[in-house]
Amino acid sequence: MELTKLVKNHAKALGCDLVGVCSIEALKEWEEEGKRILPNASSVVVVGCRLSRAAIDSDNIRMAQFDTHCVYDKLDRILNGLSVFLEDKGFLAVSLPLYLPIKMTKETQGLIGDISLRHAAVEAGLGEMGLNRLLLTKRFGPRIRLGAVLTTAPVNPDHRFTEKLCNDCGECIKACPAGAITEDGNVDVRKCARVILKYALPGLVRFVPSLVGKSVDEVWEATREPFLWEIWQTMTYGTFYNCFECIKACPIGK
Ligand code: B12
Ligand code: SF4
Ligand code: SF4
Repeated sequence: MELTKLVKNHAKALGCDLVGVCSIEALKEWEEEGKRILPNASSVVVVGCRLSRAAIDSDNIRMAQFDTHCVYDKLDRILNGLSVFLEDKGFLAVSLPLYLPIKMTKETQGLIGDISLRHAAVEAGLGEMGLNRLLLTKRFGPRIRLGAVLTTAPVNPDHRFTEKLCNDCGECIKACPAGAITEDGNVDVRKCARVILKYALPGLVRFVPSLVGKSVDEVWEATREPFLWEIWQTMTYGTFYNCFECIKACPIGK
């Protein structure tokens, strides 16, 4: 069987819902980083795994957090399986991080990934970037998580996605508790981060100063705060996201 078909069939067999390919050149401003990560890389295999509609729609946020955790776990295994498959075929392949680890510098503040998976997904034909700045797909709307493998394998690229899926209804703008999404389709990522990462590093930074100058007994007393327990469970379990409203509000794929 032809290599492109073999790779896509394998990705599907590993459990992804969507798979597409783009060339390294199609990554445009991320091409240089792609070539730094893997010299002689020629293609990016982009995969998508659906989120549970019920979990996203639930009024209990822990359902969406847990489902996201499960989907990331699944994507970890799919990407690793694809990389091993490609290397067994004699090519080089590297899985890109789904969200962490991410480059930490003063300029980027952990807000820019090594390669933007949403842009790679558009180039690989998986969907369109909506007003909420998420990848919208025909079947699942924005209820999809992305992953990608960079490879030297000469896999044939798909066509860039050019259809219009977002209907500009503005539901994502109305739903965003941070007021982070604007009508021109921009997202103020710092406003968003303050909400979704409430119990991650920003939470810790807020909590630690409250302990300064306290006696041991007072510190013990302070550790009874649910805010600290939320930080503890966020950091130990990795359920970093504290908001899913721009996914939930979007009618596409429902
Ligand atoms: C850092 C990060 C964050 C940060 C910062 C967000 C950011 N910079 O976009 C924070 C913590 C705030 C965040 C929030 C969220 N995130 Co986030 N995040 C990432 C991460 C790790 C990197 C994003 C990145 O590098 N962006 C780079 C910048 C440059 O992209 P941009 O700002 O959108 O680019 C604009 C312009 O620069 C320009 N542009 C620049 N270069 C190019 C190139 C081309 C070819 C084109 C056409 C345009 C273009 O167009 C863009 C649109 O205007 C990605 C995983 C990954 N590696 O991609 C996940 C990721 C984007 N997050 C994801 C999700 C779901 C979320 C949240 C919903 C949180 C949640 N509950 O799950 C929110 C959504 C916020 C929103 N509406 O955008 C998913 C998105 C899935 C999807 N269906 O699209 C991803 C892909 C994770 C994954 N593995 O699935 N995230
Ligand atoms: S994740 Fe929440 S805070 Fe961030 S842009 Fe979406 S709706 Fe707004
Ligand atoms: S909620 Fe409406 S405006 Fe926002 S991305 Fe979805 S379709 Fe587009």
